[in-house]
Amino acid sequence: MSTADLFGGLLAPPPETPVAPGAVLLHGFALADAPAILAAIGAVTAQAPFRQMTTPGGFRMSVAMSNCGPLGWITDRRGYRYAPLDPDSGQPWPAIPPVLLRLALAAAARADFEHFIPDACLINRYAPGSKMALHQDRDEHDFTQPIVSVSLGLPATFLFGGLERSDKAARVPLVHGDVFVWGGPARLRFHGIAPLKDGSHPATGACRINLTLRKAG
Ligand code: MD3
Ligand code: FE
Repeated sequence: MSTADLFGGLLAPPPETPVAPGAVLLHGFALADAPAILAAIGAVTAQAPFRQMTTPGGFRMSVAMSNCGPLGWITDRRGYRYAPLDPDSGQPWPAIPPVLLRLALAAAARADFEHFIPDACLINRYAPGSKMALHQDRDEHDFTQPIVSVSLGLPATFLFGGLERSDKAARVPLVHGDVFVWGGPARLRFHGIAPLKDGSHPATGACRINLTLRKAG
């Protein structure tokens, strides 16, 4: 069978897909590092446990979150923001694990962002049924900086909208090991995650972990 047949039959997806201007999907880019990243995230979340935060409107998020890095994203009745201390412990967030930082810089460079210096990593844990409604990421200061996202564990359907909330969202499957780089004209597009389907993954069990590395401050 030729390489063309493999691709035509979708047996081997291309390693890199430009999903939209500024949005590059690096298929399997985190696969080799996934065990080390998951072990390091386990150590982070032993210090800063996953918690379901409250939105300013008073709703409990279905996604459980933690952070690592100098800044962490939080939400409560007072609003969305980045904070240097974990509000649950009063302690600084744990450092970004070196294996994760290296991966994020390599992914950003592949998408032509050579000077990405993330200072925040939001850790999202989705159980079956958890979802994230369409939103924009606008709590960071510098929208010229990309966001690098790493998907681990159960697959998910990423909802990729436009610059207006009402724009129709495309559905993009994300699987274990995928790395997505969002920059340029994609940086302020609405996006979300459809309710996670039931299942079990050898690397994570019955959940999906998403890591988003950001330059927030
Ligand atoms: C597109 N997380 O934490 S990651 C988030 O899978 C978030 O947990 C989702 O949206 C998740 O804010 C999606 C992919 C992602 C992250 C940031 C983006 C896509 C983005 C910023 C702009 C455009
Ligand atoms: Fe987001």
